[in-house]
Amino acid sequence: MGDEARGLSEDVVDVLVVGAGFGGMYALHKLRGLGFSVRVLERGHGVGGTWYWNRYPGARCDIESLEYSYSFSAELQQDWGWTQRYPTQPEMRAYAEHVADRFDLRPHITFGVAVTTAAYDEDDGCWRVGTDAGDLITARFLVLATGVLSAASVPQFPGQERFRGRIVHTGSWPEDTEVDGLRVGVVGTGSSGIQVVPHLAERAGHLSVFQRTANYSISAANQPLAPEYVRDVKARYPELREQARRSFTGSTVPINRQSALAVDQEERDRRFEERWALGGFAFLGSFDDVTRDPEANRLAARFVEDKIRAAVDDPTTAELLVPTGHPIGSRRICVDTGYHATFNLPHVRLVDVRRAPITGLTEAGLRTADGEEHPLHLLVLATGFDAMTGSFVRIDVRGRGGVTLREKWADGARTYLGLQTAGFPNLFTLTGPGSPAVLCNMFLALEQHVDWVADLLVEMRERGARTVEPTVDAEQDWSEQVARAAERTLYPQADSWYVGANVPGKPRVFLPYAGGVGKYRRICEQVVVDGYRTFVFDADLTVV
Ligand code: N01
Repeated sequence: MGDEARGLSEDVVDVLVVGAGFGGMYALHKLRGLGFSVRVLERGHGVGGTWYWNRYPGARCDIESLEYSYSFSAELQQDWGWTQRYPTQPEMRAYAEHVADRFDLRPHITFGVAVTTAAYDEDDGCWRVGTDAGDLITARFLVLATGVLSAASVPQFPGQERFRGRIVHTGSWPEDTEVDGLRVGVVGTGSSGIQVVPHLAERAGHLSVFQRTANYSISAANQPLAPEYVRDVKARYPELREQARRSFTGSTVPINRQSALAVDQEERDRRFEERWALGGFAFLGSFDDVTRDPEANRLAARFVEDKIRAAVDDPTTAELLVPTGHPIGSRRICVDTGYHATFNLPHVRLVDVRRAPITGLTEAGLRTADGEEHPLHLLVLATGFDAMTGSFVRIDVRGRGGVTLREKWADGARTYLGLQTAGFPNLFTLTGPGSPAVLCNMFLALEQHVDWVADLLVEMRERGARTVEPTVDAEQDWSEQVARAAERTLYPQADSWYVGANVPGKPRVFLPYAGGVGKYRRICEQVVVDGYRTFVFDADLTVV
């Protein structure tokens, strides 16, 4: 039977998981293995989450494939063969499909169904979950594996309804999108824009890139994986995975522990050049203080700015592409292949919409405040996501007293460890706000969260507990720790999705935990060692 035809076979389960991305799939596998009944609801028509939806040309992971993959199965990580240093979206999707088949996950996933409501029933301590297909499912535990960069942020331009061309968002790219020979516009120059632009330039008749904020981007230095390198990593996988779990950034690439200010310029440039040649995120680890000390940061930024000037022929365009006004790394660093050089092509134009903002769409194209009309057949919105909270609050989630998650987080998301929020018993937000997930490798973060939730559910089964939620004090304390960790970095200095600045009206709160992946893991482990004292179980409630 096809996935579409397969209805919800059970309407009462132990655990309902929302989302069949890599977090949801692992949650399903792990919790079923522990004897829980589990159902997954997925709004897409296939597995992979982010890697299912983000199919824009050039979509590619910017963390290395040998790290950006599951570690829970030694056999899987030995058997699967990555082809390139940075996997393409089709390769990520093929991996997701392989995992779904290998662990026989599909029978437990319902595709093409979006969860719209979830209400906690205080009488029986269960969640009643509703979908856009009219299903109603009762679950003891609700695991939102909905992704942190999956609720698209889609600007509405005046006159949009009149535009005769097509509008697509990179985060839900339709497979039938035509590009060849067309006049194409891209709004947005974050990771998605920077990846899609060189690929659109290869096929479009004319390409206009509408840039509001220039971003720092590091060359990927992508390459096919050498067999001997793969063999070496696979031979040392257990050790390397553990090293990543205990590291600051979730990666095995070490940070150079020297200060950028402690060496002379020649040595500094040598180090920067070395890291630049390595490619990708490793550049930020050129020196220990690049992400913390303004002066060290400026030196790293200047090095990258010179690389931009060297790549772009027209000095005016080059200056526009040089980021200003934020420290390097304070907005998520981009990783590119040939982005800046794309602007040397005669049919590619950079349009400064900081100077002359977009005023709206016309029948034929996009208009800017200087009165210019840019004729377009296709408008690509690489405008990002309502990050870290959007995918959770777009579901009407109601906890104790009918309070919605949106209401509770109106002044900024508050969680305990990014995993649970007080007043919403038995609800888990995988890689939620307050966790370090988006600052590291998402697989590592997802596996840790799923394992941690699984341990808690087993603990509850052993205790005979019906519900669990964090104490208000623990949540308050954790929110303060998240804020303090951010204050020790340069992150809060930038307007970015890390602080919700990209979504009009979103409260400015630094959302991820910036204290390091290894430290976060130790904190989570200590909670268990201490007997979950920072949580309230329903057995405790009856005593009170
Ligand atoms: O989104 P973004 P993204 N008018 O928010 C612009 C991950 N990711 O999809 O900065 C004009 O970074 C906006 O301008 P400004 C990764 O974590 C990973 O690119 O607000 N411009 C900005 O330039 C990444 O950080 C991978 O001034 C408007 C852009 O749109 C995260 O996803 C690949 C506008 C949005 O940039 C998000 O990246 C892709 C408007 N009205 C994404 N509205 C890989 O692994 C928005 N913008 C490779």
